[in-house]
Amino acid sequence: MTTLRFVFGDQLSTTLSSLEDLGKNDIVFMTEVNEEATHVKHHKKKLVFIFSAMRHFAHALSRRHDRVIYSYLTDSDNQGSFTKECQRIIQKHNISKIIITEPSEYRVLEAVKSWESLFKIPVEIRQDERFLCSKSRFFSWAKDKKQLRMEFFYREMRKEWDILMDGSNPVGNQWNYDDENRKSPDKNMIIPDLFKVKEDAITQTVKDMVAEQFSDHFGDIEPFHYAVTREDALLCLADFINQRLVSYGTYQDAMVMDEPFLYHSLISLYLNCGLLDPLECILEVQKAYHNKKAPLNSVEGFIRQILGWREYIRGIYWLKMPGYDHENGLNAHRSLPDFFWTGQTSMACLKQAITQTKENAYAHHIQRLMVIGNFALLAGLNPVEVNEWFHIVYADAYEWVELPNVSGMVLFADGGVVASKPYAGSGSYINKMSNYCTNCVYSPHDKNGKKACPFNYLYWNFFIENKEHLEKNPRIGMAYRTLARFDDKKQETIQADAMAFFDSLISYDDV
Ligand code: FAD
Ligand code: DLZ
Ligand code: SF4
Repeated sequence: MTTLRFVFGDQLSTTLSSLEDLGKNDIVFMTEVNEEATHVKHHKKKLVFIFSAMRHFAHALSRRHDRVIYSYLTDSDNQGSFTKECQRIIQKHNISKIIITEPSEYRVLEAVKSWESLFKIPVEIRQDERFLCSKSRFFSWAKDKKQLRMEFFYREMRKEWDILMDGSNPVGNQWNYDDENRKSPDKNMIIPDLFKVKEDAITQTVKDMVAEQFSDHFGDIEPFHYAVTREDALLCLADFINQRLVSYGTYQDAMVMDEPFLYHSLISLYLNCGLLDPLECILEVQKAYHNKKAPLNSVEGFIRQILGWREYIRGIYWLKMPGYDHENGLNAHRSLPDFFWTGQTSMACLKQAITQTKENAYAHHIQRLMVIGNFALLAGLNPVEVNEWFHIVYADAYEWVELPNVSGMVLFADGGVVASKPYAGSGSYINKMSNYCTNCVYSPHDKNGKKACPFNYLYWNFFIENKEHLEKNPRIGMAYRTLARFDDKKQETIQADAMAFFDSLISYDDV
């Protein structure tokens, strides 16, 4: 009679609920499976990160528990999927019960739910306690609410966890310092070098394996400097707090040529696979505020992202699945242009954001939201294709966090659940928040014609194309009032420029 504790690649936490009360005779099982690596064709660097982190975690676990079984992707008996691997282990080790922490994705949870009847043994699915808001807590918050705005959810979380609180009031008497998170980049910015982890032999082996097995996947393996152990992830967090937190808030929305990381933390990949715990990150950053190492706009801005946005996004995912992955509220249908895979475009902002994504499996929030995402929104790209791209290219991407960000925050495909209005921006926004435009063949000041920044005419074309969906939204009234002042000729010019631009995106293969 042996119990199997099945641990997934994004459950690399020793505090995991499925590892509580671990019996001496229990088997802890982890497996690298082709189905996960190719379900969407993940970025090569992301695969190196996940597999190396999994191998390190299994090694660390086997130092304190005798029965850890790890199945390598290239093992001859590896069956290639979670279900088939589970079946193999059950048969080989005469397993009588499975204990598992609930998977983070709907697709995998559905598979796990079928195991009890498939394998004819009990399957105990435990809650994932690594989040600060349980699913049921989020559902009760959402119940009967007309609008599910992150800001109000965030305030409840602040009170519930007593974070940045002064009694019942927010520290500084203000909940949100968003308006102090929007400074344009300037010449005084001194950007610290990123803390880079030196790779070890395990990572080197994984790199060779990924290069061989997944050569047709997007992205660069080199250079690889991400942490793959909890110890190194903690060093990355400490480095962020010591070097970059101080300016994080002020320049949170800024974008600078050839500076992919700026003052961001780069911890999402560690949080999402379990190497770091959200509460410990929040508490460390709060401590930096109390120790006067960082200002309130940085500390609150950072805590809002984790205690607010991250938890809220997860809640929305579970509230809206299944079905959320096929929402297309604006009926957007255009295909993803080739340059999403190559970075080869004359638009400097997109070229920067996509090339850096290819190199690092990372882009910071405003690059994702206001450059790549904004383009996808304005160009009316098909949400299924856009979601797949975002799921593939980022080391921190799992459906539960990628999908609501893309379909909700960026594409307005959910009809306004996450965002009260589309985050649409013209070239002037990108020009204000970055220095990209000075290196671009287009001008952010030109509205139409060959030299005009495509974001400018695509912006107005978006409002024209989506009039029936958006005109009645009170938060977009201003845009439609401005549009109404454009004469017919101007509107025709906008549409003609947009159509010529869309035509130029169609590759010869598609014609
Ligand atoms: P920082 O700016 O240092 O922020 C700190 C932490 O806050 C992040 O590590 C992250 O855990 C959390 N956070 C911030 N914003 C969000 C958010 N909107 N949703 C959830 N968590 C947030 N984040 C992912 O973790 N995985 C994704 O697949 C993902 N896809 C995104 C797709 C789009 C289109 C957009 C607009 C955002 C997406 N985000 C995603 C959110 C955000 O862009 C990343 O979390 C952030 O860029 C990660 O970099 P960082 O760790 O340096 O973040
Ligand atoms: C992302 C990922 C990849 C690429 N590969 C694996 C894997 O081989 N084995 C594994 O256990 N987990 C992997 N993961 C993370 C899973 O996709 C993630 O745990 C599930 O989607 C959770 O529902
Ligand atoms: Fe991007 Fe337009 Fe600026 Fe070029 S001019 S970098 S396309 S915003």
